[in-house]
Amino acid sequence: PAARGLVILLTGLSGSGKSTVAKRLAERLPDADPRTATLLDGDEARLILSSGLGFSREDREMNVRRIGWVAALVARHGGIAVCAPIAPYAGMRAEMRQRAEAVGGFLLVHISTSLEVCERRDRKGLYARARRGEIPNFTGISDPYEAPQDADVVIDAGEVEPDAAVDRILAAIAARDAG
Ligand code: GGZ
Repeated sequence: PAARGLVILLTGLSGSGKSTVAKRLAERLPDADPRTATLLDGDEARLILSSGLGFSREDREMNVRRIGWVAALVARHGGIAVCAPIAPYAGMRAEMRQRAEAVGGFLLVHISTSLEVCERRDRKGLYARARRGEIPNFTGISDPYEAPQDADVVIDAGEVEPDAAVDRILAAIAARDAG
């Protein structure tokens, strides 16, 4: 039988390195796996799929639900969907897992880069703005991030280079297919 589809969710704080790892993973998957790879980045999803949504709990839930729905469609057709929204709530991740497992598989990757490191880097200046109160409900500052207890892979991108992170995710995929 053909390999089943797979949804990979990279969850973590803003600036944790999720997008970089997700992008690199999607670039390298074609050489590592016969299934087609589709990248559904958080930022990009918000431009079209979730345009108009904000960052209240309800809007984040809707955003992640939409991404999870598209990802499950990709998996249903035998592909691999790589998604990288913050996805701060355990409940929304569980829902995504359930939807994905119904049509293929699910791999939860926690990009666990600490708030301290994300804020020190502050590549987009968002943490400074959030600290000044200019961005309300900012994850890690004034809004929750529920660290996953059920991650299949945990990677601190403050310590691990993107390609080494991808190596670990590819190994987890291979181990799952073997097992
Ligand atoms: C968190 C925010 C916020 C608030 C804007 N909280 O580092 P970025 O800029 O490029 O990625 C963040 C992105 C988060 O959107 P997601 O769709 O991934 O979030 S969720 O899964 O919770 O729906 C950040 C930017 O949007 N951003 N305001 N208040 N991040």
